[in-house]
Amino acid sequence: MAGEPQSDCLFCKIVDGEVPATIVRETETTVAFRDINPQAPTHVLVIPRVHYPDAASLAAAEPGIIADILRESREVAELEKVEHTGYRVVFNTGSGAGQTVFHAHLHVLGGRGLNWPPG
Ligand code: IU
Repeated sequence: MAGEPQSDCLFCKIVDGEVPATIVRETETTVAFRDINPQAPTHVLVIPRVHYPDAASLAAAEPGIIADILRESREVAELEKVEHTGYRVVFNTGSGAGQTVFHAHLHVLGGRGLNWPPG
């Protein structure tokens, strides 16, 4: 069920500490950890502790947690010292947009020039 931990979800396992990750920050509602395959010098994922398959379903059910995730992305940018040079936050939503892990997550990317439009 949406919002409940899923036994086959890797990111739920990271939230539970069953799968290791390099944690950057944690709050009551979110966990931020380093992406295992970084695409920039700073590449951190901010995820909700609750399980929703993507940002759209999370926004519909618990919009306050989307706000928490965005607030956390700013904290991460500050910690990583990329807030002045610029950084990008991305929710890939759906496989057509490149989503591969179906537990909502916000990418925080920075530390190098980022082109637009993205690939
Ligand atoms: P996507 O937006 O669903 O494509 O992003 C999933 C990200 O999760 C991707 O950047 C992976 O490198 C990252 N990731 C991870 O950090 N640890 C893992 O064990 C797995 C994927 I699987």
